[in-house]
Amino acid sequence: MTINNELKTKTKMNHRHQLLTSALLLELGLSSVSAGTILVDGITCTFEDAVQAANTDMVVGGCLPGSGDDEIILPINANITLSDTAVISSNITISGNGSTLDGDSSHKVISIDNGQANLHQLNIIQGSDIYNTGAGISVYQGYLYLNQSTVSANQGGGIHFFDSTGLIRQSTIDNNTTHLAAFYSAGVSVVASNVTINQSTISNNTTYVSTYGGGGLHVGDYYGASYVTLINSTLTGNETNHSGGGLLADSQYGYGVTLDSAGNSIVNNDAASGGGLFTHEADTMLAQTLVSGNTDDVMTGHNWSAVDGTSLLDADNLFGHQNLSGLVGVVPGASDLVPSQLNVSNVVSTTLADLGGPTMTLALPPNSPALDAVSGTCLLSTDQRDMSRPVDGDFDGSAECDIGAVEAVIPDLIFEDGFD
Ligand SMILES: [Ca+2]
Ligand SMILES: [Ca+2]
Ligand SMILES: [Ca+2]
Repeated sequence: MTINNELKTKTKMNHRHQLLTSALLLELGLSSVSAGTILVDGITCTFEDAVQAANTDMVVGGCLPGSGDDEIILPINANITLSDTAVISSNITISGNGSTLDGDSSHKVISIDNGQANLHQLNIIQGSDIYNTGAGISVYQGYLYLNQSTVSANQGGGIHFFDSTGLIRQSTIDNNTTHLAAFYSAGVSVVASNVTINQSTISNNTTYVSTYGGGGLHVGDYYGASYVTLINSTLTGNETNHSGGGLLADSQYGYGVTLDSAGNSIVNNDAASGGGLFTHEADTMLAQTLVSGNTDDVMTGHNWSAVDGTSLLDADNLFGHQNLSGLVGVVPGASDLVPSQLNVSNVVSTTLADLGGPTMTLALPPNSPALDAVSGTCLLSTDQRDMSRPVDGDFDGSAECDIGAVEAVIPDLIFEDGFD
């Protein structure tokens, strides 16, 4: 690489790092001021009527009228089965209190249509959409902030963004599927949209009969460019019979697809090609990201298959195991690590576990090569569980960041045994 090119790359990387920082700051200012508060009790005021009352600022059923930006408060841990899709066409905050909205396997659960939704502590289950455009949550020319929530067991895609903006934070997108012969992903699809995914887990989504779409995450540019910033998150156990088991970033229509990744774990996903990632004509940056144990049918680019586009790496990533990166179309940089461990389980656990924090994550075993392996500046001050980075994980007296979504605190067994 010439000095000029290197400078350009570094400038671009610095710009990307600023993007990551501003994305993290963005979420701090997101809570909207509620002008009206509507209490759902399920008897006099149902959830469906509350959404209508907030949208129209009028009395609906037994619900008080909304007024401007409204907050809907759900009972604690209630199960609410919806007879039809809840359409949000205004600015609404829903405080879920652990309640579940159930689509009854017959329609989308939530559709944000030219509206803004801040959803907190809500479970979205059993939505259905034959077009795979967000059976759980569909966002059309709108805004979604999904916080400390789960989207699971929806058929026809967990979340779908179209011409929209979003932030998914401390949430789980798990065990969603697709309908036959439609496009898009079972987990999260981002089309002509700008979405940040932070401290979240996208797991066990199966895009199996889709004509086209990544297993966990699909970033596409039908109709317009897409930007996805993926930070401190885990993609695992996702599958597709197409390309990109963990994620597919595909600029198929020429508008452009940009993917920035820092501090993520992309592990144990499966596809026909590109088990972890498949990127096509995409502008991709991976930093301090762990990509290992993914599988595909050809087992060459099983961790990452890159076709055309621009790929920026050489930023303390970990690829593969057994001295095999599993990359095709892209080459690990000098600061990227291709570990020699014979088994993936000696690099990272392939089973999600509750390791603290609001989401399940993948543990780093003792002596994992990912421990304290970030040699450059650590980009993130916390991990997916919101625990501080860096922690000294290899007991050499110097705290360095781990590669991936989890900053491990490994007990010093020798010390505990009293032999240190
Ligand atoms: Ca309103
Ligand atoms: Ca560490
Ligand atoms: Ca250390």
